[in-house]
Amino acid sequence: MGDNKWSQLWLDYEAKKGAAKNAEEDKLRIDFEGFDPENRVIKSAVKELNKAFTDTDKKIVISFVRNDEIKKEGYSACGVIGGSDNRKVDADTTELVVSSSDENGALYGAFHIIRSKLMGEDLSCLCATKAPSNPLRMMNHWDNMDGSIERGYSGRSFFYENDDIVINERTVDYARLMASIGINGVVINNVNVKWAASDLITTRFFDKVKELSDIFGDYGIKLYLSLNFASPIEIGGLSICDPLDKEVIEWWKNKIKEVYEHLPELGGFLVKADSEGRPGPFTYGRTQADGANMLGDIIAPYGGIIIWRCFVYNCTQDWRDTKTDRARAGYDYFKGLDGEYHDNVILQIKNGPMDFQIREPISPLIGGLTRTNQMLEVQIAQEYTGHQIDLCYLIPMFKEILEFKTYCAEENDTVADVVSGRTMGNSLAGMAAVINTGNDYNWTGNDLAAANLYGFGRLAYDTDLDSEEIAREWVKLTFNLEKELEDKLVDMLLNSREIYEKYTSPLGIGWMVTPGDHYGPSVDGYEYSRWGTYHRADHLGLGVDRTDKGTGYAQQYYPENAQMYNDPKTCPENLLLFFHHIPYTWKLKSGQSLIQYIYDVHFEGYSKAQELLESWKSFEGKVPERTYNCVMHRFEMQVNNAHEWCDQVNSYFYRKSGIPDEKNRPIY
Ligand code: GCV
Repeated sequence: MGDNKWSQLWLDYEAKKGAAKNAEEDKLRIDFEGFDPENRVIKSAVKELNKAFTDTDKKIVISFVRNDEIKKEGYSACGVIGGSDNRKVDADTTELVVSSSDENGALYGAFHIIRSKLMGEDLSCLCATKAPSNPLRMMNHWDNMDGSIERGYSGRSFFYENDDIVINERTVDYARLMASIGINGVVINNVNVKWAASDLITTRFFDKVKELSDIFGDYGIKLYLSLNFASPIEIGGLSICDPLDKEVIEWWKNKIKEVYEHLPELGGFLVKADSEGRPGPFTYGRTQADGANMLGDIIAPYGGIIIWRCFVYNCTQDWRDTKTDRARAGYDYFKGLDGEYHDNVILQIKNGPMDFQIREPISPLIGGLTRTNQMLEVQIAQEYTGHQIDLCYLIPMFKEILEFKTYCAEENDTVADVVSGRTMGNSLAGMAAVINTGNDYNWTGNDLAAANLYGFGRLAYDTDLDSEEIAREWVKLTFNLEKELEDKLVDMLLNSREIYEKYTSPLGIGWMVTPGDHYGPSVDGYEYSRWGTYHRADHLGLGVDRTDKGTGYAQQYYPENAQMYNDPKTCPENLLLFFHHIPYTWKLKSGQSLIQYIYDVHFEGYSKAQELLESWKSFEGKVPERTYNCVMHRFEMQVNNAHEWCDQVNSYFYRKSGIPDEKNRPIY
């Protein structure tokens, strides 16, 4: 770590140096068979290995071997004891052979070796064969060009300052970190494209975007831009942006030609249209497919793709209207157009039908679409899950999402199957995360939130990894802890999502957050607003009736799931209030009444948050002081937050229901 201005996170070779600290460069030899050592990605792999292996006391040869049988971006990384004769490796040397069919695979193989080394594994025994589960593994930045970050909890943007692009060593470190976890696409600007960001596709910024694109390209990452659908008006001087208008289409043709002249490696565009005030095809009576296909057709000759977000809903709803259900919106708007989207268009779908709550059902659109490229969007920026103040390790949530059986096909019908392209045999598919980084020293505000950054990449590359395995890897790579503390930290991470859920908004009800900011409780904060996020509590009960007798949302699933959700007896209890309006006296499977559960779970969540803080005390002196203090400060805030949630939610429901707590704890 030394005097660095930012942490190296899980690539901190200095902090992981073993006993033999004298760098002897000739102890590491790198050979190539079928790969050009001058290739930019191969050069990055070599540079990284040289950095990581400066402390080795053994003779090591790493051979990159091209093998066309290995899947795209996959690799095998194996130790050959005693070295192989055909590559002239001495018997006292450890040889590691990285085989892959392309440069990205070679780079990921190199990072696999580095990971194994940093975790103290015996490299001569290494034998791993991997191929990415998802073709597209992307990070979405919601960074604005003034340096602010929408829903950012880790400082300011490291990409922008004062309406300009910043490029420095941190940019390179960012690319290294992303490549090390298998990320191959990055969208560098907020989906809400406003002000200077609309100019990212103009000569004002082409040179710097190209520089960024080159840095990413060295690490096998494609750069993407979020696009302003109203560009023809805002930067083109036209009066409309109707996707079927000839003049508009001509304008886009010229614009995209110009863009690709300057940014030949651009991956394509991400578009948020007709959502939360953003412009889109609806203004002109056109469909989402009309908008996406128009751009898709124009970008196709350049090999680009259009990633079109499905987060489209009415955000000017009247709370008195109980039939309009925001949860239905994605499916209602997009399902009817299934099959109409062109081949280079992908629909990007948030994991739940609402908006990144601590627990939501899976969006019925995923797998509901059977003839459309689709990818999953999750959020590791902790907008509704504690702002990177509260500990909330999200990988268990993502695993649940991926494992959900949609019933969209006879086999290969889980979300993981659909978004990987396995269900439909399509190659434009994958996973994207709204990223949790900023320019804080530790990148993620809370040092422990880096587990989500690391975990998302690892999971997107290999959806078979389990949450604990990922947590353990991250802990081992980040800290130097004895086994007991390592286990303790892994446990803290694994339990953290449920703890957060307990003291906030359990049973799938969600929301009840402070409007706008979304941290801390405000039970009725959104109840009488236009945003469509209601809990519908009255003196008898709570929850939203989304059954066939209510909004009908449950019927958007395939019959197996629709039936399960429609009946409160078969609906998974942790989603009960998402689908049903339930009386406070309703008996849960545990025998507790709903109201007693609300009281108990909030007290329990608060007390578990206190336990997390207590547990962290045992890490004093065992992790760097900066980390210890940063995390301790956040646990203190988390405990206050949990206290506030517990008291406000319990008092609110006591006052509404008039039913006292069986255990007579203080409720206000
Ligand atoms: C980028 C939620 C967030 C917004 C975000 C939006 C989206 O509504 O609160 O900040 O805007 O989702 O995903 O587009």
